[in-house]
Amino acid sequence: MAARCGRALAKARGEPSLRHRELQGSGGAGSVCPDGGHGGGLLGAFLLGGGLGLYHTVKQWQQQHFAQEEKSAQAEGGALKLVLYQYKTCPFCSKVRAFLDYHGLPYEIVEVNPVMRKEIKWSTYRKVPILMVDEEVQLNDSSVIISSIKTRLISKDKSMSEILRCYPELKSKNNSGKEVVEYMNKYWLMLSEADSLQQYPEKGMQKEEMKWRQWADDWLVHLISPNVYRTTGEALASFDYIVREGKFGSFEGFFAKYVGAAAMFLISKRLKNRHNLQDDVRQDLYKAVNDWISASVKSGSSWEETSPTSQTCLCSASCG
Ligand SMILES: N[C@@H](CCC(=O)N[C@@H](CS)C(=O)NCC(=O)O)C(=O)O
Repeated sequence: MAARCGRALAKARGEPSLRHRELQGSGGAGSVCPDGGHGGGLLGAFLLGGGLGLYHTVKQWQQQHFAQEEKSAQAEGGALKLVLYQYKTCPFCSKVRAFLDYHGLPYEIVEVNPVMRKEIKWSTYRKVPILMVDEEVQLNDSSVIISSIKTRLISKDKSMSEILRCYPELKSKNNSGKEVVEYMNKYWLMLSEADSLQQYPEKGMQKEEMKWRQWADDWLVHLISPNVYRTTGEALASFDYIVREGKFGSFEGFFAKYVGAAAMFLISKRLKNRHNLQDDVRQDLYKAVNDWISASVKSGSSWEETSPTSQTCLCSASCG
């Protein structure tokens, strides 16, 4: 087990893999160019045409291959019994729902009352989302859920509990002495060299995916509160939506709507300062969306298609 996690993590630390070495080697061959003598134009056109044809064939093959993999992932994932404990309007829960929907995985939802949280009283982990797999393995934290389920879809021979051991819990105290829980490797899929090559055919793809997943949790998500509770009217409208969609008793709902909206309006101003947002918080949100879109356009659609994580959070932020 440790060896399996270790191999997957060696890649995270940037140790050269076979794939990287092969790619570095092929750079040499690419630098040998025709000298452009007589007949160079014809030869150049021939090579260009051939090159383009080859490029399109490989790209088409890659797309078909991804589509096939996706189908078999769905079939495999359908065998897992998944129960998601959530607050419907929580961005971390939305992220998990989008991931499961994207992969066509069926799941049952248990809406948790955010005041009493009776629905998760059996759990020592007191946040949502929680995903129960086959009624026996409990996955906490949206990123751990996504990484471990995705790992399971690719590495079908691994059991969920075996995979979960690759994401150990780390407990510590924050500045105000409150216990905080983090999970090691939570943005990393635990794949063998061969599976990794199939999933991330180009150098740097896995690191890029990890970078944007982390960005969604560490930056994008912090833009939501200052944007949706920006004015008292917007705070009230947001809480009206949260109460309508969530599981609240009628008194709880009324209380949550007015007290919650007032509290979050004030708290969002503190959050704005804590995260150094501009006075017009919309500008930070627009910039974040633009940054993400430019990066996905630049890198082509392949990793973006396989990683709906940031995309989902963007939707939560902009629609919330
Ligand atoms: N890092 C966690 C954060 C989860 C989180 O903070 N969830 C909030 C709801 S958005 C929560 O359950 N807070 C505790 C509470 O409501 O008492 C994740 O990615 O899942």
